[in-house]
Amino acid sequence: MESTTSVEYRNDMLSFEGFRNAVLEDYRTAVVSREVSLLGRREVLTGKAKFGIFGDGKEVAQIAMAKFFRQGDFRSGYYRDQTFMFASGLATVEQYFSQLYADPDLKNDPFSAGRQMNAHFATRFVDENGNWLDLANRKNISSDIAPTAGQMPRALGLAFASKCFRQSKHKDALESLSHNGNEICFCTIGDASTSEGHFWETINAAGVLQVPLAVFVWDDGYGISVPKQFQTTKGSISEALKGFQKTENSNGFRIFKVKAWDYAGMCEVFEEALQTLREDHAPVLFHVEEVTQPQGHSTSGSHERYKSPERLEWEKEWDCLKKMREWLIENGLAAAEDIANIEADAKAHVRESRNKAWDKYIAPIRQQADKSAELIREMMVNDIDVYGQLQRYAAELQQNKEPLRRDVLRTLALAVEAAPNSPNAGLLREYADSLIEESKELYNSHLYNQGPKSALNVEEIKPLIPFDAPTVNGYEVLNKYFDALFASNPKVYAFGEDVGYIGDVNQGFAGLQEKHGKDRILDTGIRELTIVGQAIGMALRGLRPIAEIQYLDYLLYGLEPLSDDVATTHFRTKGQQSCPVIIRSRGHRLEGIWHSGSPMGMVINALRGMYVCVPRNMVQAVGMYNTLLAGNDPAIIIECLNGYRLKEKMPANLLEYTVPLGVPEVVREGSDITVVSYGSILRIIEDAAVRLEAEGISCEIIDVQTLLPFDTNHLILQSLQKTSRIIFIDEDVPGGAAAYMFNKVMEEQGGYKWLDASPKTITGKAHRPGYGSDGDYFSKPNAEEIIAGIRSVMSE
Ligand SMILES: Cc1ncc(C[n+]2csc(CCOP(=O)(O)OP(=O)(O)O)c2C)c(N)n1
Repeated sequence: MESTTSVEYRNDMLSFEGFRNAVLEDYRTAVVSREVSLLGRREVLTGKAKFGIFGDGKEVAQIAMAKFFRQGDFRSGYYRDQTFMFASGLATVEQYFSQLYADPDLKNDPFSAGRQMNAHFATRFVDENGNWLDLANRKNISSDIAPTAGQMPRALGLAFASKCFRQSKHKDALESLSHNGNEICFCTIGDASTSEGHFWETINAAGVLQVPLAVFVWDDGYGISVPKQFQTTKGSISEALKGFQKTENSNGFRIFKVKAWDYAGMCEVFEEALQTLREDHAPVLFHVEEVTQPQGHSTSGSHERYKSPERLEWEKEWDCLKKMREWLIENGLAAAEDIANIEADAKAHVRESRNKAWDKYIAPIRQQADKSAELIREMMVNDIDVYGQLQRYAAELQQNKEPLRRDVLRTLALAVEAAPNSPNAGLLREYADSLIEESKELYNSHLYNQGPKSALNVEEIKPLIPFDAPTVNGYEVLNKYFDALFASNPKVYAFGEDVGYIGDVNQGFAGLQEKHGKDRILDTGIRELTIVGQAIGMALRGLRPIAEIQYLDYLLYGLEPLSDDVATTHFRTKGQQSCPVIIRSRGHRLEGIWHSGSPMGMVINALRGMYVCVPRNMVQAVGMYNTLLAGNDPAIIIECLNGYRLKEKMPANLLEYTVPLGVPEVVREGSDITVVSYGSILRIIEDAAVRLEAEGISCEIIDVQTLLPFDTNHLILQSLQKTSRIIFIDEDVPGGAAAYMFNKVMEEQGGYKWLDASPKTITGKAHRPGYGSDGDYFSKPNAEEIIAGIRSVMSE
């Protein structure tokens, strides 16, 4: 196995002088970081920034940790890690302040282009065209999110990917992404956040999977104000985790306790433990105790409210910077004067960087304010009062020391409202419009891939169904497709509950684990949250995971990381990271409260930033998998739970054909009424349509195919223009996805203009269906109800 000792670290330590310089440089970084926290807080309290959360108290531990963070490694952490970022060379003080000010210029805030609160870091994973960078040769930061413990499921996936790379039979094809899976995922978390289920599910899964995950728990004793006695069994995460401890003959975690002020001790423990982790992939957890928080939790309040005077005194005494200073002096590594010089130098550096960040942030807004003031002053008006008012608007805008873009737009609007008939009011309107246009790129762009890797660019290729194509069960179409897919694309992995050995509960992967390997198609524990996390980490590292949520009803367990993490990745990094997870699930009609779900309103509203595919059969589903795999956008495909044994014709071009996203299909032509729907219920609508035909009512049935995006070319409108009547049908609750489709067609497509009768929705009941076929019949739209609904529209 390749030697993985930290060469930089070792070389530094060779001579006393080298060692001393390295240690003093570390102290300097720690002091810089502390100054950033102090000054950052002041920037918020004086109103230049909105909110601040800082890493004071965790400096020394993070410096020790950063020494062993190598090219190819990943971090999945949280908002306390500024020192780690500075020490790893992945953030500058100036960039830190740019983010604090919410500077929307990616050049200034390279982590989030002002989209995230301060200390939410990221590095670039994909280039402008969506191609993966050589992550194996970079230090990688997966973009932070605010929900506590939200980094845990992703961390599992980032570490799990190393295992995939190490076991892969296609290492050559994956070389730029990994060096034999030697990469560690560093994961940081606050002690109170370990109370979340996310933490425990991740720890258990990592212990089972044996992946190179290093968890650092920063134990400062509190979660905001709530002490750890109320958070953690036995008041200690390492004590509580004892049953997870790896023994010689078991899997599990190696668990270490270190002290946050003990620079030398931490360096020693981290080095050895991380070296072993790289080699044997048995996860480790460092319980970093005795962490202080000199400024309290955040700018939202002061910690004097909940910490006792004794605790506050203890925190001062055990402040890691103070302890490191004492250690430097005791060991003859620095004199008081050296330390004073370092501190003065650090202070100056932070101030200078802060000023640069502010100047860069404010310059374009000032320019807008000046130009607006000029336009306002030049407005021609007859009324002297209005004239005076306009001059005041212009002056106030220019005198504002910290103007925001919204102040500029508001002032422009007020000026136009004051003098709407001024001959040059149009110039102000035009300028305001141009600023609004510019703001779209700054504040509203990159929810999805916009460049060549957008899944929306994938052209339609129709399935080839030869005249003698065999008629097979739906699951056999998927099975044959997945077989071909795994043979052709080494980046694709599939996993979930019962996916491996038996090939999923409906046989989509039957026999494929045996053929393509246990490393490619695998079983997981019952843990939807971390199944999603596993997929997130793999996707971020350039693999193409298909993660299965066994039934759509259980998506709720995995919805949080999909909504908070996957769906926001592209947006919150302004396109620097893509997370092309494919979630495979099955839903709609079956039996019982938890096997009949179609909560599509919930799905589409929680998952903006993902695509939502609702194929009516397995042939369509395959086309959607192909489309998604050709792009970089994340998506969920919801197969019809009752469709696996329905008969379909086997296409001849399984790996080639695509179903374009956002393009509905007319599945039955008609002239009297447009019926818009998707998924399993289309078959019931078809039955209703046949019966209505006998009465002389001709239904045009449209399968929307994807809810996100929705009918991008307004094909439904074309049908409505022909029929003048429309009905939207689905199995969701009232006001769910049918209401969404209604809104899209009526408001966005302007469908209301073409109506001869009131538009209508038919949905499931507000409650979930009772068990059994009659439970289904009386809870989901049935053919009789649909027929009655269509008749009522026709008789208006
Ligand atoms: C899911 C969720 N719940 C609540 C919060 C609000 N919140 C932010 S930080 C925090 C305390 C976290 O404490 P700890 O994990 O010990 O980390 P520390 O801030 O002390 O480093 C809370 C409750 C949140 N961000 N996310």
